[in-house]
Amino acid sequence: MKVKEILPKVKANLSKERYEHTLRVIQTAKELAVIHGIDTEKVELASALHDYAKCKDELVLKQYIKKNCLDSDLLNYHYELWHAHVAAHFAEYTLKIKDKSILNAIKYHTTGRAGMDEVELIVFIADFIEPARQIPGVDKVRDSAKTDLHEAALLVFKGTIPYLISQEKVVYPGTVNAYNDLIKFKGDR
Ligand code: DGI
Ligand code: FE
Ligand code: FE
Repeated sequence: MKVKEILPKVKANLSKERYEHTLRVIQTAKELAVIHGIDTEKVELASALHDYAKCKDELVLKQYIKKNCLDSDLLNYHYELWHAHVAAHFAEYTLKIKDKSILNAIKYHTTGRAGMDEVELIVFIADFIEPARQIPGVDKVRDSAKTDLHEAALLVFKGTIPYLISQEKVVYPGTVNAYNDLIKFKGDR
């Protein structure tokens, strides 16, 4: 399945703003894929679908997770995390995408996970640094992403985890696992 075939479906499911964000993530991710020599088609497809379920309301997402037997532990965490898993399931079972890197890049684009591959890292980072993002520290991540995807992802977590803590939000264990994994990876280099 090609990005061009998927975009109309994505557009039909998203608000104008969210679709425009998706287009910027595709472009940013494509640029990173070229720099790092990663398959641009995989990265574009995952980026196109990453927020596919973002505009569905909380109840619809909850019902989808229950009906399709997705990880029910997710429901113990903030609903903002659910859209990524729903989109990955849709990509696999409705669009019949088989590639594990693409599916994982969609599924873990919000939280990350331990052992992310380059396609996953690129989508995760592109979502954070796309040109309209004005998150504190984003320029440092933009610079870092040009040379070192693992370091750039680590910088994202060094921003988001303390932010979540400052807001007294629950930090999803998978987010902490992803951070720990990047720290171990750095120590091993
Ligand atoms: O869908 P986007 O807005 O493009 O971006 P996203 O999918 O990365 O983030 C969705 C939201 O999830 C964002 O407001 C930050 C939040 N988030 C990420 N990790 C965690 C989290 N929220 C909680 N409560 N816990 C987390 O570990
Ligand atoms: Fe998202
Ligand atoms: Fe996004």
